[in-house]
This record gives sequence, C-alpha cells and structure tokens, in this order.
Amino acid sequence: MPLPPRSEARYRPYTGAAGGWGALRSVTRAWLGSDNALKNIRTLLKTNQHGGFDCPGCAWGESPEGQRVKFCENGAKAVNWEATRRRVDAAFFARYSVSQLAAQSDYWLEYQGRLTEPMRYDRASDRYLPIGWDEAFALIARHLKALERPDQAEFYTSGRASNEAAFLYQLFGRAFGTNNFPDCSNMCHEASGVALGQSIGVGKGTVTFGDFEHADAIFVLGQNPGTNHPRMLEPLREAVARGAQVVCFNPLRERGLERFQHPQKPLEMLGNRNAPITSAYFRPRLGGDMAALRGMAKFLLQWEREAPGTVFDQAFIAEHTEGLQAYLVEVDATPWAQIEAQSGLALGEIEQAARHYRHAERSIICWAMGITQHRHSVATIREIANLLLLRGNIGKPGAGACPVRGHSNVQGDRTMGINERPPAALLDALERQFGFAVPRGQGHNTVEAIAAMHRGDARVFIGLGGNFAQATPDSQLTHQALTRCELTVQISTKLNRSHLLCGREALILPCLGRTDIDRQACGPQAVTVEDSFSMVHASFGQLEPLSPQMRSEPAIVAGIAAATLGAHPVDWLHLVEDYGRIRSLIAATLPGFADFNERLGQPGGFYLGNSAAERRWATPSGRACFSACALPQDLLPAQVRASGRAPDLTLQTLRSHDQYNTTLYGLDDRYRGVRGMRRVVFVNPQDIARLGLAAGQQVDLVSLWDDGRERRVEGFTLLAYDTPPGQAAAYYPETNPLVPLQSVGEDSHTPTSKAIAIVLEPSRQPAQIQLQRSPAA
Ligand SMILES: Nc1nc2c(c(=O)[nH]1)N[C@H]1C(S)=C(S)[C@@H](COP(=O)(O)OP(=O)(O)OC[C@H]3O[C@@H](n4cnc5c(=O)[nH]c(N)nc54)[C@H](O)[C@@H]3O)O[C@H]1N2
Ligand SMILES: Nc1nc2c(c(=O)[nH]1)N[C@H]1C(S)=C(S)[C@@H](COP(=O)(O)OP(=O)(O)OC[C@H]3O[C@@H](n4cnc5c(=O)[nH]c(N)nc54)[C@H](O)[C@@H]3O)O[C@H]1N2
Ligand SMILES: [Mo]
Repeated sequence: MPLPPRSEARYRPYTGAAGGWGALRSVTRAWLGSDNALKNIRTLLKTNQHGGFDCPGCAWGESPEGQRVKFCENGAKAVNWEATRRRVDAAFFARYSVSQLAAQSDYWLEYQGRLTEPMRYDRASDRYLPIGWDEAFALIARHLKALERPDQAEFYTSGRASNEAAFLYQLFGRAFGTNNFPDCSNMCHEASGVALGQSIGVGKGTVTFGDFEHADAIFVLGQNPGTNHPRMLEPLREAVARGAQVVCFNPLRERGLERFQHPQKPLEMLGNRNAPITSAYFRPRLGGDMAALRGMAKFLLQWEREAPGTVFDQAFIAEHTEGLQAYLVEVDATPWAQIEAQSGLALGEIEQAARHYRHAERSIICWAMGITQHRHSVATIREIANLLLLRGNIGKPGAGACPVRGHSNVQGDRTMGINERPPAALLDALERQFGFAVPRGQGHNTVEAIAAMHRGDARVFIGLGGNFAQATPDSQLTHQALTRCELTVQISTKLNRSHLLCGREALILPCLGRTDIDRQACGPQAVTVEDSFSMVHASFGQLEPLSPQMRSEPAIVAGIAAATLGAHPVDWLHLVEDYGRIRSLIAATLPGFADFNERLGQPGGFYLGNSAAERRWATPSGRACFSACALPQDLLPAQVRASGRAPDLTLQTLRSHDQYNTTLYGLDDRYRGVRGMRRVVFVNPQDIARLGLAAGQQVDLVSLWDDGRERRVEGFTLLAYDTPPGQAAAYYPETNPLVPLQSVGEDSHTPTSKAIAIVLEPSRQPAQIQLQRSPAA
C-alpha cells in the first residue's frame, strides 16, 4: 500500500520569513517525491507562460510585463501533484473494496495517483469495476431521463473547470431543464459577488494587476496570501518598498504577511534581507471586521466635519453615488462602545487604520475567506464598498475593490453561466442563440442541494471536479445526502472521499487536468480561464496523459449531453472536436467575448472589462449605492444561544501551508510551526488556562447549534498559539463536521466556516506529541 512520506509530529513556532529557503526546500522535496521529477521541472517552467498552461493553483493574475519565472511554492506543489505517474486504475480498485478505501485518510486517498479509467460501483462486491465510456454515458442518461422533474438533478462545479467545459455544462443543464448549479463559489466568494453587485453593479473586483503598482495603500482583510496566493506577496513587497502602506486585518499573525523572501531571487536569500510586508497589522475578533470598518468610517466622518471637503471625495459622491445621507445617519448611530466590543480592536488602532486610509490618495482593499465566510459577510463587504465610495476609490488608477479569488477559474465559471440564480440577460441570450427554452426559476446552491438530496428530493448528483463530500459543511449529514442519491457521478483527476460516498449507483469518470495535453479530432486543444483581474487567457497542457482512457472535461460533458438529449439543436460531439467552436458560441452569447478566438493570441490574454472600473454603475438607479446597515446585534446566532450552553470559543477553519482545499500535499504547516499533524486546534494560552486544560492535551471539539444533532470531532491536540482570546483556529476539512448546514451567510448562503461556536471537552485519547516551547500570547 503506497504511503505518503510523513514527518514526525512536532510543534515549534516558526521564526523565518515566508518564501525563501523553506519554500525552496519544500518544492525540492515535492519534486523528488513526485516520481516524475525531470519532466515536472520542465513543466513548471511553462507555468503561466504564453503558450504554456495556466497554473492550477490560485486565481491571482499576472504582471503584464511578465517575470521570467511565474510560479510559486504552492503552484509548484499543485503542478507536481497533478503530474504524478502513480495511477489509480482497474487493478487498484480490484485490490481495495470501497469500505477499505473509506477507512483511509483523505491524504492517503489522493496520494494514490491519477484516476485513469472510467469505473462503475458494484454494490454486490463493494468494488469499483471498469466500465466503457459509452456505457457510462448511457447509464447517466437513463437515470436523468427517469427523473420526474429535471430539478431532481444537481450539477456541481468546482472552480478548476475551464471556460469551455463550464459553458457546455451549464448549456447542457439548462437544455435538460434545471438551474441547479451548486458550485464551490457558494462556499467561497459568493458574498463578494452579491455585495458588490448591490453596491457597484458588478460582482467582480474592479482592479487589475497594474493598480497594485500605483496604490498608496493596500488593505488586506481576512486573507493569508503567504500560503494561498504567494504570487501576491511580490506586488505587496514592492508596494512597501516604494513607500505605500500595506495594512492587514487578521486575528492571526500570518508569517507570510509580516515578512517575505523571494525564493526566485537567490542572492537576496543569501543576504537574508527578508523584506517586511506590512506597515500596520491589526488583529480583530473573528467576524469583527464590519465593526472595525464602521469605526474607520466614523473617524473619517468626524475629520470631514472638522475640515469639510478634505476627507470625502464630494465631487465623486455627488456625481456617482446615492444613499450617502442615510449611511451617515447609520454611522452616527453606531455607538463607539459597540464598535470596540465587536471589532475586538482598541479605538486607537481603528483610528490608525483610518488615518492610513485617509492619507492615501489611492487605496485598494483586498479580501478573502476571513471576510466572506461569516453570517454578515454581505453587510461587511458592502461596508468595504462604502469606505471605497467615500473617497472615490473606485474607477481610478491604483484604487478599487479586490476580492482575491480562490480556484484558478472560479471567476470564469460564473462568467460562463454556472449560476443557480442566473441573470435574465444570460437566459435571454442563451434562448436567442440556441432556440430552445431554458428554465427561469431559481436553482439550488450548495447548501440547498445538500438539503434536497438529504430529503430525497434530488436524486442524481454530478460533480464536475471538486470534492463535494469534504468541502461542504455538516459532513455527517452531507455524506448521508450523497448516499441517498440514485446516482452519483464524479468527474475527477484524483481519488477522494466523494468517490466513496456512493449513491445507489456511482461512476468515476477520469479527466485530464490543466497540465495534460488535450487531443481532439482537430488536434491538440487549448482551454481558457479568467483570473481575479478579469483577464482571460489560454492554457495549453504540456504532458502526455497517463492513459488514453482519460477524457477532457468538455468531451465528458458533451458525451453525457449527447446520450441524454439525443437529437438536439446543439451538436455536442461536433463542438468538442475543436474548442474554437465552443468559443465561437461563447462569443455569440456572452458580453465581452467578441472575437474570442482571435484575441486569445495576445500574450497575457485580454481584459474582459468591468463597468464599475469605468464608473458606469449597472445598478437599478444607475448609481453606486451606499448601504446603511446596522452592525449585527450579536455575532452569535440565535440557534447557538438556544442550545443552552455558553460557547468556550469561536472557531475559524482555515488552510495549512501544505494543502489545496481538501487536497493534502503533506501534514506540515511551516509558517505556523506545525509538522506531521493536522488534528490540532490553535488556542490562546489564557483560554487554555481558563478552561482548565493543558497545552498538548487531546480534546474533542463540539459545536453548539439548537437542532437536536450532536456535531463533534475527536482527538485534536491543543496547541497554545498567539491568537486573540476567545478566537480559535483549526484546519478544514477535518472540522467541517462542526459547521451546521443551516449556519449560513445572510443573502450569500455561504457556510459560516470562519465562525463556529464550540466547546472543548477532554478526549479519552492520550496525547500524541512532544510539545516544544510554545509561543506566548
Ligand atoms: N496553497 C493553497 N492556495 C490556495 C488554496 C489552498 O487551499 N492552498 N485555496 C484556494 C481557494 S479556493 C481560496 S478561496 C483561497 C483562500 O485563501 P484565504 O482566504 O487566504 O484562505 P484561509 O486559509 O481560509 O484563510 C483565511 C485567513 O483569514 C483570516 N481570518 C479568519 N477569520 C477572519 C475574520 O473574521 N477577520 C479577519 N480579518 N481575518 C480572518 C485567517 O486567520 C486566515 O489568515 O486560496 C486559494 N489558494
Ligand atoms: N470548513 C471550511 N470549508 C470550506 C472552506 C473553508 O475555508 N472552511 N473553503 C471553501 C472554499 S473557499 C472552496 S473553493 C471549497 C472547495 O471545494 P472543491 O472545489 O469542491 O474542493 P477541492 O478540494 O478543490 O477539490 C479537489 C478535487 O478536485 C479534483 N480535481 C482537481 N483538479 C481537477 C481538474 O482539473 N478537473 C476535475 N474535473 N477535477 C479536478 C480532484 O479529484 C480533487 O480530489 O471548499 C469550501 N469549504
Ligand atoms: Mo475558494
């Protein structure tokens, strides 16, 4: 049984810079362990290059001038992980029953290699057996056609799917008759899309890469770029070097945000001149950002009243916005005491942040999951927009809103119409182009899809990538939901837990990844993706696929569609012979894609444009809208209070340095000092003492929610960590069983993965690790 290499469990605070030798060591280890080392080094050099492939890591964009080497530590790990030679084939599945596989860890499952043949679950032997592609498509068609209503099918998408695959997938789902498109963005930046749509009329970021070179201040809220968007550290560092302010809001002192060494500049590493990144670092309570931002607005208002016309951009406000007066009334009505208590920051700190904002002519505000995964995330992001509007910081160079996206094409998938609440304009365009009626009702988002499958209302689940079982909240309930389906289909590159939670019937359909050469009838194909800056560019796979049995995502979607819909106005199989044909349809249907195929030739791709960045406001009133929203009365939802127990702590679930979402590359979290383990919970030493516990002890985490279910994860090692009192952290996905399905963001329906009320209980298991000196708070 191939076992991933594992370091001994250890915890020792990290003192180095981010990047640097540690990053280089880690990449080298990944290469040597990949069994494909030389090839992968050549492959890496093609990452994000013109004529190469788009990094399957994060959605950060490229500098238009272009550096020579364009990958980072975690991009290198992602490429290596995909480009393995290990295979999960028929022989593998003959060795292990599904129950035996289910007993393995998530880490072990993905480590086994690439899925190389289509497989069908055989309930009698509890094993996956090989199946031909045509037979697999026919099986799916049979199940879909047997449904009473098209809305009994769920079409999930993860954000690695290319534009071409996503466009075909949504077209097929709608031709079949449903808008049930749950997707990973429901768990990710949904709140950003909703809030920005309401405030400025477009649900995307307004900045491009070049804006980072002109900003006087860059705010980074609820984001850990050192791990999750390492290529962002360079523009941040350059900003500081030219005298701009980088201001962070994060309850944890994230190493990557404090100091950074460029691993691609060896001389700098030798000289050990690690560059500071932040000029100011504030540590709010979990969910406290809205209060902190409101406090900043209150200071700005006070200063504007003291010297009218010097703080607010009155000309911009008059020409472009509405709702200022109502907003200022709300700002005045928000008590300082509530701001201080809810933000967890001292007024002096908020004042300092407000000063940085006031003194910057041009500010960018960036954010990620620390902002979007709360109950009041939409209101918080609207408060970010309020602050930007007060100083005219949208639609001028060096300024704007920057929700930093996660998956490399999550933004593009939405642009392509993966949307359970599709705008009428999209549906109209599809009907005009294709001549069939599309469903107009709302479909299911991720949380609604789980509930529907759990009730038995939805009976077929198809996953275009991702790991639905582990990425979603309330794992126990979600796992039941999947197993209650008639059919579950996973279109995947690697084995994961979603393949082991089979419906009555189940299929694994192995697909090509970003690094693989994709050959169709008309020759090798490129796919396209859109980054966080709305730049669309082509990606060409570079490696010979491990098996001729693997198919591309567009080819798989077309195969399912052709088998299900039969004679149809869309000739699915013809389209995938040459992806240029799919792009022509995209160009004919979606705004911004005119001459799509022709424009792909441009190095760096092309800019889709953003109406707000041009100060055109696609809101009902045609103006940018201030929102006048009170702070939440209480950060704890009523169902926690109704549980009858007082929480010990609020828990956020986050990523380690060695993971990509549910994919674990290793068990280390270098910048937080953790090695060889993941079942750990970071708690402030004062809290550990207050709760009568000891660092190193094993504890169970139990979440509080008044619905009669117990949600518990067992055997976590308690680590004393520098986190603000009351605010704990632990890794996702191990803690997903704790997130109640009903605990979602208002208007965004995003699981509140960054604020879970928990109690700690001593575990029955003995401690597993030797603790070395733990950091003081
Ligand atoms: N290597 C790697 N890269 C990735 C990913 C990966 O797993 N691995 N995932 C990709 C995806 S899909 C996404 S969405 C992004 C995620 O990128 P991030 O959003 O950076 O991911 P998280 O690990 O969830 O980190 C959340 C950060 O927000 C802070 N935080 C938590 N709650 C709060 C809060 O209430 N207020 C404030 N101010 N801060 C808070 C946490 O301390 C942490 O630093 O990364 C993408 N890139
Ligand atoms: N508690 C908690 N839960 C969270 C989060 C959190 O912070 N805390 N974050 C949320 C966020 S931001 C997100 S985006 C979701 C992520 O949710 P998902 O996107 O569903 O999950 P991933 O872990 O990225 O999916 C990994 C799997 O994708 C498949 N895969 C990889 N590359 C490809 C490819 O090119 N094509 C295909 N077809 N398959 C591929 C592999 O089989 C791999 O096992 O999780 C969410 N869940
Ligand atoms: Mo994400």
